[in-house]
Amino acid sequence: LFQWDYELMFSVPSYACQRRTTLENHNAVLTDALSLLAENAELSDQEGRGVAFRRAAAVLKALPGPVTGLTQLRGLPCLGEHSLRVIKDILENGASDEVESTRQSEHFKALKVLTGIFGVGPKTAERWIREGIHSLIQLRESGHTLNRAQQAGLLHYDDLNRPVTRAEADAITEVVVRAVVAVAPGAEVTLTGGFRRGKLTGHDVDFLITHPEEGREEGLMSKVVSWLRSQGFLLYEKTTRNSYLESTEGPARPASNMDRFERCLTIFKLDEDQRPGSEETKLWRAVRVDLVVSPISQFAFALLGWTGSKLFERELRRWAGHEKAMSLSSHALYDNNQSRYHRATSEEEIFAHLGLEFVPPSERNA
Ligand code: DCP
Ligand code: MG
Repeated sequence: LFQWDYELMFSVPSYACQRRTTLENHNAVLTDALSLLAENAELSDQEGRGVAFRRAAAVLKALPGPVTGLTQLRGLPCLGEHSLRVIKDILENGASDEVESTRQSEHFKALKVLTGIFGVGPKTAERWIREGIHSLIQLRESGHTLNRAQQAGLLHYDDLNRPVTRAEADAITEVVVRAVVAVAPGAEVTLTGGFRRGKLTGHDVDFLITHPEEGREEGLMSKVVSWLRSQGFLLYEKTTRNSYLESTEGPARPASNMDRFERCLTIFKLDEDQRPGSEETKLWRAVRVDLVVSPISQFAFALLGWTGSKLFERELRRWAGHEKAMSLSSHALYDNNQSRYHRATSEEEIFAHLGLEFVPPSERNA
């Protein structure tokens, strides 16, 4: 190799949680292609394939510059034969036939449309497609009984498939803070998910709520939700109780019936300024909002777990398990060698327990 080639060769560590991945992506054409194949695999119940494509895309996202030739990728982790073939096709021909035919396929398009309905997962979508349902119109005409979530999802389909902006996320944050202050002064609200990583748009807005006094978070969710409902902010809500309980004998033991860590999936009604020149008479939009309540003792784990990205989370857990014999969840970090939990009051401490350099949220965009 010439010196010139050496300089353009890249090197990245193999776990996404060992890398810093900002929103600046020098290889968007390649990562979009691989992400589309990942999405298709995930929608088709091929999780392993999906993860492989996600990992390959994440490696390219972490590169300091655009890939111009395959030789630059020599020695990089997570680039399997299939991903390399897709990259090669795009570098040589400007596009990959496999990606383009997937993008155009009726099956993929139908899966996207149907799973775009809040409350509809790939299994349900697949079942409907087998009955010949490929569109929202066909679904409405089919006479299928939809559950409450799906009804709301269909009703607000366009809004929920329009990206949420940072300004809208900020407006919703104000409302959630008002709700929390009204029902539990002293409780704290943190914006998590993609917006905490600095993303400019998102598919939803994620919040973590806690109280600095352990135990005072109990019952908080229902009060917050009642306040929001009474003020007319909710178009839909469903609370699920999480029965996590830390066991003294390791995480394998089943959780008891003690309810903590609640999650509420909601659809917010957000007032909107009329867009200039718009003929629309609707003065609000629907936005998906997730509320999660965590006791303060688990807050750092919940924050780390809800900040994402999804691949970054997956890689953290894989690192913990494979490299450190530890089990990481959004509740706790268990050390299988020492047979004990590691406490942490900050994300920094969790990274330290895992033997990882701290990666700030804005660099977890794997
Ligand atoms: N998460 C989780 N368990 C779930 C759902 C999500 O641990 N059942 C975590 C992983 C995600 C984070 O919460 O990284 C936020 O989930 P989102 O699906 O909202 O993903 P993002 O906020 O990263 O992306 P988007 O901008 O699409 O909302
Ligand atoms: Mg989100």
